[in-house]
Amino acid sequence: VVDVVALGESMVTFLPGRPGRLADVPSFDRAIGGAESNVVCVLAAAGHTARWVGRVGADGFGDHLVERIAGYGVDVSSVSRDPARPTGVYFRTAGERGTGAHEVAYYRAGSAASAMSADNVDLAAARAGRVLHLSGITAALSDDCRALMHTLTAARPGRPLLSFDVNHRPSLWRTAGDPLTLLDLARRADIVFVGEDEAAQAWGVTGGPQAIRAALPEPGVLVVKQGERGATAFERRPAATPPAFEPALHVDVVATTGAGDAFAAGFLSATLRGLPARERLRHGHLFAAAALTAPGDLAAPPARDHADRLTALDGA
Ligand code: KDG
Repeated sequence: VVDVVALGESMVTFLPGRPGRLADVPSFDRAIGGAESNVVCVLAAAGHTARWVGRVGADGFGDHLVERIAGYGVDVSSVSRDPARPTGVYFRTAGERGTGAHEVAYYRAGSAASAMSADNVDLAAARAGRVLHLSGITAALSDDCRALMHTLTAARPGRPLLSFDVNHRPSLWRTAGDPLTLLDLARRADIVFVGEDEAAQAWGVTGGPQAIRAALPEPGVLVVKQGERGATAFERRPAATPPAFEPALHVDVVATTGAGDAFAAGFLSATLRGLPARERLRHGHLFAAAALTAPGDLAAPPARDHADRLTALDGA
């Protein structure tokens, strides 16, 4: 059984050749992105077995994505190709010093992945792992994708552990309906990752981790990401387990994109290894630090024995 399967849209990503506005940057370097495939690429690099289920166009960008993701050791045999729709792409600018603000321009409307549905996605392959990792981005891609998310998150016997990263992307929801859908989807998951900022933007829930937990009591594990401060994990079992908080690492940030995915990968890696909550959070922060200090979405996580030495709780 494969450890983790992730399903979602991946895109060829264009990283700016220099800082500045989208209007001014003259050249871009090709890389790969896609929140869900980022998670499995990092997990595969960290020694887990992983599969990505997605849909790309029958075009060169689709070839590039499939080849690059496979290059991380991820199983791509269930990725389907759409002869009629293109692979999505997106461009972004460098974060402004201080605020990190940057521009993102998606060219993904009508993409091959936006046509994913229960009829053209291999559901058995999606459900064949110990963990199925999904994100709220998919729910914003189309009505079909939203229906697919409801199918995959429905309770059923033998369902894999369902991991859900809320990944609220406000620009996608401008045309996609109500981001409260993300709350419904999160309620059906076993492990949920959500940023404090996302809970405020998408659901109007402010007041910190406890308030978010009160709005989302169902998942067995809820991880609230608090940006540079750290992250808090709430667990329902064993009963009355107090929330665990771990501060984030201080690093010189090169680009924040992909850091949330790396965090999820670190947390899931430690979950698969049966580590306690605080160590799972520490692995999340450590993997995120690697992504934060690289220009693209993806960075190699630290080797497992090194990560274990850095995150062990003994003497903490
Ligand atoms: O988490 C990183 C992703 O946001 C990036 O790779 C692009 O998947 C992406 C999206 O839809 O924003």
